[in-house]
Amino acid sequence: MDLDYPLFVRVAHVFNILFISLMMRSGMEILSSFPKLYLNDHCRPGSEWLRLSRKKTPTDRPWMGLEEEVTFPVLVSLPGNRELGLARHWHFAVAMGWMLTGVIYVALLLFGSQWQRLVPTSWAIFPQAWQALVVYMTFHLPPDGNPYNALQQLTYFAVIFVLAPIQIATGLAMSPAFSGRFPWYLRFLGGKQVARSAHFIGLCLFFAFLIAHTAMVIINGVPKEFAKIFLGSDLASSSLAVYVGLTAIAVVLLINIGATLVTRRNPRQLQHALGVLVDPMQRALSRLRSHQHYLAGDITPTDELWVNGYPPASAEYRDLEKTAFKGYRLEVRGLVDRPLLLSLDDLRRLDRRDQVTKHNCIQGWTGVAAWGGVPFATLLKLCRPRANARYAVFHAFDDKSTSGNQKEKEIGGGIFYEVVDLRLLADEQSILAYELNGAPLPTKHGAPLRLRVEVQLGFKMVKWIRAIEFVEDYAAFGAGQGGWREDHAYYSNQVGI
Ligand SMILES: Nc1nc2c(c(=O)[nH]1)N[C@H]1C(S)=C(S)[C@@H](COP(=O)(O)O)O[C@H]1N2
Ligand SMILES: [Mo]
Repeated sequence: MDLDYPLFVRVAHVFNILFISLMMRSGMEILSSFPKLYLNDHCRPGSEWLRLSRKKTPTDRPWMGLEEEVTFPVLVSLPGNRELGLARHWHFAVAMGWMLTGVIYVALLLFGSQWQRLVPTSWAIFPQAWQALVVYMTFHLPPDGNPYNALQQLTYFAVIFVLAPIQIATGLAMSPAFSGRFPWYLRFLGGKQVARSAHFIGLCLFFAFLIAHTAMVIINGVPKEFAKIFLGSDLASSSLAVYVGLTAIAVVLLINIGATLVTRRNPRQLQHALGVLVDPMQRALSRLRSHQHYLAGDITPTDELWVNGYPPASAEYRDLEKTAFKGYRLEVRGLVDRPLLLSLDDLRRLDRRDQVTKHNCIQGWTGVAAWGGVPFATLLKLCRPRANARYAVFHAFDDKSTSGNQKEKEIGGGIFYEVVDLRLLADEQSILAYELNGAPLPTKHGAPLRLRVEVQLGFKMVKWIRAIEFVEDYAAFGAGQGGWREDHAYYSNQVGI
């Protein structure tokens, strides 16, 4: 067998180092927004199996998901300053590049003869790998294989053909659009939190591999190993190999530093630039229709559901709340043939839909609840949007300048709103909910009315809805990005994953 390493293997290897470093760092920043891991999809308080923060949940005041956020050191997180939205842009854009590289690499591997160096063809590999491990444990090196020893071959095979696919499969499971359309997939994997935990364990295994792999290169001798890794053969010039290798490593480091700086200095431009790559994938996923029908036994008790967003602080809202929302009127306006003003009783008299669905916050926490309310399609029939209406703007009662947590006040303040594409609202599981788990919607979950659009992440599901405005374009609202969290936290306005 040809022992040299063809160019595609060497190039894929360098891209892999770059992509994995960016994915690990952005992934850690995503984790830092909710640094707790669970095995149950209720994310029942106190039931986490891993907690990477020292925060204690206070008992004397309300507490929400966003307050769990911590800062990880920039060395291990991209961009390193609590920017979940931007970290997600990086993570998904790079994941696409990484998967593309992987597909090309595996295709070239399988169609050529190179697969022979990786794919074990005999069960004898297991005892041989064990023998190699025993030798390593006595701080000796087993004899060179052809080209790998059995343990090496088995490890590489497992990383490429087991670990990498597991990361992709568990990553996909975290998409509300995908798991909303194919709930069996999530059930098969054991739930979103099991998938999220496995995704993190996968990261740890990748990291362990990286450390061991690098250590082996050093132990075996950098010049000889670099000659193979970067020039394709240990017969190549080792001084040239060290030069090329160090240059490649420097480029990977510089790209990481550059990515960090650019993201911190030009967050809006970065949101848009990476959005060009990521948004089409998000849009494609969002086109799926939600088919969730969880059972009564899956429901998270109301008092154990996580919360994001504190109730409106205005006197107007407080007064409405005191009178059980007797004076509440939902305003439907904009590009419609029939503007509407609907009381809660009016809404209750319309068609009703009940559904048990999983809520997926962008931070990673979940909960399952029974929602009852008006199908959005019913509202569409009543108000009759004009042909040019493309989006619905949901205006809320809460003003982040007064009701927001400290960070929300700092990053923007202002009335909360979100824009949702009418195509998503045509989904039969898109509803205006006035009931949660069989009771009127509690204040903290959005009384009197909140949106459920089950193929998106949680922040799109506006609570405390005051008005729904049909528009052709959303550039004129807020900072023009399609919602309060898009404007102020650089989230994408396409959130199927
Ligand atoms: N008006 C309003 N709606 C909102 C928010 C908010 O801050 N204000 N937060 C969003 C976020 S980030 C999430 S995850 C969900 C949380 O819903 P819950 O508090 O009922 O669990 O509400 C969404 N709707
Ligand atoms: Mo959220």
